[in-house]
Parts: sequence; C-alpha cells; structure tokens
Amino acid sequence: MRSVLKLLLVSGCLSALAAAWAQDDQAPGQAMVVPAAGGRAAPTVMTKQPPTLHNIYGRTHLLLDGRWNYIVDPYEAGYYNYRHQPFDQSATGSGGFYDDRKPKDKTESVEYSFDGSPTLAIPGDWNSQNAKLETYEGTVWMRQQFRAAPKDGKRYFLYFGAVNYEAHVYLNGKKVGSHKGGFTPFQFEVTGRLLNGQNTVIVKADNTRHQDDIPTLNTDWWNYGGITRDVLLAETPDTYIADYQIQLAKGDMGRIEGYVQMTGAQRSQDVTITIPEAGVKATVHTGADGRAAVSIPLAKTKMRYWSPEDPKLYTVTIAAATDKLNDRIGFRTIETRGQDLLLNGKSVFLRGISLHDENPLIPGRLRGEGDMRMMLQWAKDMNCNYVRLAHYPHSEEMIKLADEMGILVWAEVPVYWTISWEKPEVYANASQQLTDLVTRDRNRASVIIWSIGNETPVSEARNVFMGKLADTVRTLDRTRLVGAALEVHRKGDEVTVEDPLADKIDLASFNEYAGWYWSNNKEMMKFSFKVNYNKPVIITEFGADALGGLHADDDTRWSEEYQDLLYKNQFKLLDAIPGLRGMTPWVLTDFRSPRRPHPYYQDFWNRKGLISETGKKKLAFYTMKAYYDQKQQQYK
Ligand code: GCB
Repeated sequence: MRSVLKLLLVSGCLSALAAAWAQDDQAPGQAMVVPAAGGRAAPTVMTKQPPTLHNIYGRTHLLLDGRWNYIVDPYEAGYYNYRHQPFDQSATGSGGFYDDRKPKDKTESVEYSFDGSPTLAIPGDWNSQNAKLETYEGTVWMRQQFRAAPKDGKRYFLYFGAVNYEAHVYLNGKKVGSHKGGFTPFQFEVTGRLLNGQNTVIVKADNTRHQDDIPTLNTDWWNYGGITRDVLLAETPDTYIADYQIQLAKGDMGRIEGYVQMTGAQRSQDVTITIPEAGVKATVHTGADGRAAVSIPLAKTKMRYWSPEDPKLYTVTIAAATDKLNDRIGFRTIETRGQDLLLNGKSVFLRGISLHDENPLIPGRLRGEGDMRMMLQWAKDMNCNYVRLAHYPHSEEMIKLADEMGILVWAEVPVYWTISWEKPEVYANASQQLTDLVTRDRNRASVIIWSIGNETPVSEARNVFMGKLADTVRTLDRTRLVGAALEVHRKGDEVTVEDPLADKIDLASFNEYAGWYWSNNKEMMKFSFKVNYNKPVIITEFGADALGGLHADDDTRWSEEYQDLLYKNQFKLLDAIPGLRGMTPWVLTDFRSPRRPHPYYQDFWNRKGLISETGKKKLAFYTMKAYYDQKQQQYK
C-alpha cells in the first residue's frame, strides 16, 4: 500500500489518493473534498482527508491574503442554474461564477466579471468594508490570483483560517471542496491541481443563518460574513508531521506527554523531539498508523514553567527523516483540587474579562496582529491574567499572542442558546468544531479551559448532547479543564446552579445578571449565591449596559455610574461565595448586535463593554482594575 501511495503522489492522481486516505487515516476535518477525476467534474462526495495541518504558520507557505475581487450574489445565480440545480454538480461541472469566464469575443455575453469588480481586504469580513453589506446575509464570491511553482514530491494544501459560514472552494475552475462552520480552519489538498504559473482560487462564502447550524439562528453578535482569517497555500513533503501534542502530563511538572502523528507513504519513522534550551532530546518510532506516544521525563531544575508572570516559550523541534517542524511551546500544568484551581501546582485566581472577535473601532472582525494586540493589551491594562474568548473559536494568531503575552484563555465553541439538540447531524457539526479547535490549539500553554457551550437550557436532549461533547473533548485532550457557561436558577433570594451538566465538567462556571436582567442596583444585594459543587467557581458573565460618556446617578440605567455600582455590588456578592476562583465579566468592549435596537442607548450595539466603541474606558473599567489589583495581592 505504501509504495502504491508514493507512486500515486508523484503522478498526482488525487482520486486514488483520496481513496487511500479513506482506508488509512482517521482524521478530523469536516470539509467535503471533491476528488479530481481525469479533469471531469465529480459530484461532491465525502472523503476522509489527512488531518488539518497543525502549526500551519510553521510550514512553508504562501499567504494568499490581500485584495480579492468580489461579486455579491443574493440569488446565488453563480451557483444554481435557472432550474435551481448547482452548476458544480452538472455533467460538465461548469457554468458557475467559479469558471471566471471572459467573453471570447464581442459576440458572446457573460453576465458577471471578477475583473473590474470591487475588492475586499482578506482577511476581513465584508460587512465592515462596504456599507451596503453591513447587514448582508447571503452569498459573496471572492477571487484571488496567485503564482505557484509546484515541485515534484511535495504536497500542497489550500488552507483557510476561517470562512463564515459555508464555503465552496474552486481552484482553476474546478471544485476542491466545501466546508461548514464559521470559526475553525479547514483545508483541501491541491497536489496535482496547482498550475505552474498563474492560479485562480474562487470562494463562495455564504453567511445565511439556519436553525440547524452551530451557532443557530439566534445569537447576540454580528453575523460577519466572508473570509475572516488568513488563506495560505502550504507545502509539505510527501510524508509529513501531521499533528502532535507536546505538553506537560496532567498534573505532572516532571514529564512531557503527548504524541506525534505522521501522514503519508513512509509513515513509520523515527521522530526526534528536541528542546535545546531545556536540554530535552528524545526519539520515538511511529507505528504503521503513523503514530507514536511521547513520554519524556524532565529534569525539573532546567524548566521555566509558563505562567502569566513568566510566559516562557521554548523552541521545540520535531524532526523525522522526511519532515521537520519548529514550534514555540510553553509548559505548564492546570488542575483542580477541590475548589482550588492550580496553575503549576500553585493556587491561582483568574482575573479575567470576556471578549468577542471584533474590533469596536472599525467595527468588524479583528484583522490581524495589531487589532489582537490592542484587545489583549486592554485586558492587561485592567490587570487581567485571563480572557474568555467568547463565544466561538478566535483565531490561532490570537491564541499565540496570548501565549506570548502571558494571558490564560478560556476557548469556546458556538454551542449557544437554542441549538437543535435532537438532530444527529447538528451534534456531528458541534463535535467537529470542537475537535478542530482542540486540534488547532492543543499545544498552546495559554489555553487552560475548553468550553463546550454557553447558556444552553437544561432538557433531556440537551443534557445528552452536551454530555457527549464533554466526553469527546476529554478524549481529545486530557491535560486541560472542561467548562461550560451554565445558567443560574433563582429560588427567592437564593441563586443556585442546578444542572446535570455541572457534574460532567471541571468547574462550577455560570453566567448571572443580578442587577441587570433581574433586579437592579438598589435591590440586588439581597441575593446570595449557593453553589453546591466541590469545584472552583468561575463566573463566566455578569454585566450591565452603559453608554460611554452618559453620566447620571447610579440608579439610572445606561449610565456609567449604574454600571460602576453594579460591578461594586457584584464583587460583594461574589466574594461571599466559597470557592470563587475567577471571573470574566461581560465584556471588554461594546460590540455590535442586531438584537439591540434602542435608538439612543444602543443603536445596534451591546453596551456592556468596559470600553466604549470609541475606545474610551468607562468608570467600571477602573473599578474592575482595582478589584483585580487586590486579588493579585491576595494570590501572590
Ligand atoms: C449572555 C450571553 C451573551 C450576551 C449577554 C448579554 O448571557 O452569553 O452572549 O451578549 O448575555 O449582553 O445579554
């Protein structure tokens, strides 16, 4: 089988290759791949692919970012013919906008043209780049042209950091696959399909919301559409390091544990892991399945453990005969002991804040490192050591920056509110998004908690769905904690959490809106929290809306004073909870939401930010900082 595979690779016969993978590799990646079939268009079929490349930025690659021409297509005229049949599933496979057709002479009419059409900066949502698209939900086609010089014996992958929500991808007029899910990476192998010279990639992105998607129809954030993260053409050797986990063993600061996964014809190989600065060198041998377990004892004195105070990253090299990769990895442990939360064995308080992947100043999705640094630096200005990256996977770059800046991370999937709990395909989608998140970030020291969802209402079907997600995430990564933002229940003045899901996760983590959605500043102090779980208590949300610059007395809703007093009241209520080990108030900055129409106070913004949409810090920002300064002293 192996030698056959090699031959196929060289000859670039992708359909046979896809079939070979289907037999050999178990891999994440919900993307649908269209095998090339002698140049003829093939119907979309599901084939197992090699795992989505881990550590994509560590690969030889060409960034395909920049200006992409685009065509807005509300009726999907470029996808369906007039009988509403997809062009890419017709006998010829052609007819859609992905043909990028130009009239051959003056006698021919073609009703679209990428040449001369406007451009979007990619990565970037379309809503923030064209006022007419501010609320657009539907299809936009985007085209990029690039030059390539594919080499024999190398494999090539078109990799997308994220496209919201459904993407159909075409290379040089042929479909390479499709993908659903707005916040996780996906790739298509294009070995044998790349041209030597100019290539054209065309993406149909559709951000239409559906009840049976993840997230579902109803959310409290802007539905930014488009190619919102980097697009890369990555090159790998024939047999390459597909995935690995190099982390401290659960609760053991003296041992690195994990695995290495090779993919390709020569998958059984020696693989050497070196961390020169820590004096680590170990060799493992991958089996017939390309996998080897890794377990390396450490000399304690040599290791500087990663923490917010000392975010030390080591250069780790993973080298096989056919491939070699570098990564920057931090080493730390995270555990619970009763109600205590232990980072590197030491009790820690999570001084956090929630945030969306949105730059309020544009407003639009974070476009790159500058935007990301701004957001994380704002959190640091408040003396945070932790962020909740709500409510969906943020970018890989963001997590890497958190690693570098020393900020602990709660990472989440968009299992939010009223998901279609009963449908197996909806579960499969959620589980895939969770898998893709863990696969991407499993080596990032900053990530300490995988969150499987937010404010999901208790019911039998939901409990089964969420319980399975909790089990899934534990099989993917044993070293981190599992959380979910649960809801509270009120019995008179007593606030409790009664949720069977709490038994399946590692934290008593919940959202509560005392003083805002229930009660008010005057009356909220009558409440008390009774949390009956022997787990660290983490408040995943509380908050109040305040229009930046609106000053009034602290009973007046929407004023900065109201928000400020609510925070002070919250600290008193929450400090009375035994086992309180952290919080991520809602939210760092004001953010756009279609659910917030009040013409004066909201204007389609959720105003719970501690920083306004112009970047001005509200009163409560400083109150929050003072509280965290004090917590820092307490946990020194
Ligand atoms: C919540 C949600 C969050 C909302 C927030 C609010 O409970 O988790 O997504 O934006 O409340 O402002 O109502």
